[in-house]
Amino acid sequence: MMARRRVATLGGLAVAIVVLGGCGNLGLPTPVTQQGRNTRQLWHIFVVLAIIIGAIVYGLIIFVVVRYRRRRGDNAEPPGQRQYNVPVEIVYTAIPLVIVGVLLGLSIRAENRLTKVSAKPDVTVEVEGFQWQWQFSYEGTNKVVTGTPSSVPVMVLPTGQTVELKLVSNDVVHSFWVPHFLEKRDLTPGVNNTIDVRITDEGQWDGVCSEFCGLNHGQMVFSVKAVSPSDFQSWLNGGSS
Ligand SMILES: [Cu+2]
Repeated sequence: MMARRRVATLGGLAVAIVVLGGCGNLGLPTPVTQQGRNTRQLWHIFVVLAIIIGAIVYGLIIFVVVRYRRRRGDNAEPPGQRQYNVPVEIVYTAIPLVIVGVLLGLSIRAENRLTKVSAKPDVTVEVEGFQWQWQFSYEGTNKVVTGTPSSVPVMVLPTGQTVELKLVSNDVVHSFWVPHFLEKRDLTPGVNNTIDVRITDEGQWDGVCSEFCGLNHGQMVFSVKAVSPSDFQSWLNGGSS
């Protein structure tokens, strides 16, 4: 009875963690891109599965410890031992293999969705990281935003459009990271890394270089500002954002 109650308590705790964990994001920043939503979905599956498996494992441990604890009158003989139990061994090998296989498949699917780039993006921005700032050049226009130690560069982007970000570096490895995009990609000299983002909400979010790139790495901060496509066009044409 007691063991059952404990299992119920653990189950309740697991549900509480799911409900309270970061208001539906389970600890992640709220994704603001379509691509980031895939990452959140994968994270949800991992966390919920981990909680369920944890509850089962701890529940069984507690059940066994309580149910089969030594009682008065038990003799001191150890319980019967057996060297093999083939059915049990097959089950406890197969179940983890299935779980890992499913998670691997879901991870590959999420990664493919995240890394997919459109052949016809609406906007293309070359994002150059250099020691120690960022430069955003809007392809097909002469708009260039360059950060300085005293002014944080702002990358203005339209919502609801496919934006291609070409991530380049000519000195050392940097890494483009906007936590609310729920993805991170390196800028590696000699490598053309490209990601697509389709921003769903208007707003402004911080980004940083997340690869230690030298003395003033900590100054490599920037900001992404998402505005409506018409505001974006007027900003591109020289208006303020
Ligand atoms: Cu850097």
